[in-house]
Amino acid sequence: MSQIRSVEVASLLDSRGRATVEATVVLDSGARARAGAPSGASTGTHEVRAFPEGGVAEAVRVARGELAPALLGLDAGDQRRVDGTLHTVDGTPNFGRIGGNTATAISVASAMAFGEESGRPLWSVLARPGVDGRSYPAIVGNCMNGGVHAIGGPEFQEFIAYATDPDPERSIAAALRVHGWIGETLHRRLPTIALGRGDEGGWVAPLTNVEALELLVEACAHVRDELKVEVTPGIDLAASEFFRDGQYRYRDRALASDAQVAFVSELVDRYGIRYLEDPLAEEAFDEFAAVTKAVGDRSLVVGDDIYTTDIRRVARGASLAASNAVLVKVNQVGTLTDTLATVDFCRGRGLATVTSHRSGEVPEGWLAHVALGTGARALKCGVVGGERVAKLNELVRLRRATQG
Ligand code: 2PG
Ligand code: MG
Repeated sequence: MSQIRSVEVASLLDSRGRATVEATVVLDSGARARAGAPSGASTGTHEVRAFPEGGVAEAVRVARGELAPALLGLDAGDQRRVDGTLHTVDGTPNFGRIGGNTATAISVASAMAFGEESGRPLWSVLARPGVDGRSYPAIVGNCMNGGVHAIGGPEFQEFIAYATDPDPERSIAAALRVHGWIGETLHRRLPTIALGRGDEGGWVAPLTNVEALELLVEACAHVRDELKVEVTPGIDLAASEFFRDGQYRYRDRALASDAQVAFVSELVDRYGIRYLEDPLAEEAFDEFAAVTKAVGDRSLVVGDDIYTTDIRRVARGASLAASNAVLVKVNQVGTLTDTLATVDFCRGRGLATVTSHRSGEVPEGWLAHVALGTGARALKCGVVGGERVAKLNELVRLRRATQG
């Protein structure tokens, strides 16, 4: 029995300099682990609440007064029990009282402490049946930012290098090169503008969606040639952010739902997009299904805000063939147990999973373990910035450790 001796929750700054929480879990054996929880900006309506009313201060107060005592003596190897206790103490359907970020930090730290005690890395503690740690995720690398992650950029939130080499170091190198090439090219082509970077480290420039896509296509082609790595364009539209009153509102026009379906399906072929996330708003299950029917044989169609890692919403999507892939963010549901239930459902239904960071991240690498242990098709974690490369570096360390 790996009994929990203490749980401490404290405030921590994320990459935007906003407060979040971290948890430290210590076991009777002396094994200990610490994990921080990230925060989103383009959050889905159906995500659990990151923090209770009263914010981080209230989250820390509730953790100290109620959560820590309830968790003492539990077996950290019994993830279900630990996570079930988080739900019981919370008592709401959406972690409204303890906060999903507190739940995430404790859930992950507890699993890591258990791994520490038993000499196993987190990925192996989480490993799903059939996952042996030898098959590595592709890299979803954010190279240009728009939407709510950037000021003055395109409406689409993310322009992505989707690098699918089986060797993660080669994929990472390709995604980084796409990012670098775009920066150099923007600098050369727009010498008088001040180039910026968005919340996830992608470039921000005053471009339209189409201009940004064209640049991304060029960059990927250049890097494919230069590095001989398979890297293709991807986008996360985060379309809920510009969907209002039944229309997708671009700066120069508004599209009804069926026109948006036609527009994004056409983009996939015109630009060779192989990774398409949230092309539609979070309740648009039927339109998602229409896009998947149109392009799902040649592109990943990934649901983020539509599912919020919630197994009930993913099941609804699966019954409609709404997408062929599901974005997985632990703090959208708050615990590893809930996350793994969603992953197992996806694996059983042949849906790919993409393990994802949040726009406000912590400089830690545990996400790479979640990706490897769950057999994710891809790891989405950005490519530059300390909080992003922490995950990439950890993935490379894991590869070295598992492949000798
Ligand atoms: C997304 C994420 C991460 P946020 O939309 O996929 O890129 O953004 O964390 O702001 O929800
Ligand atoms: Mg998204």
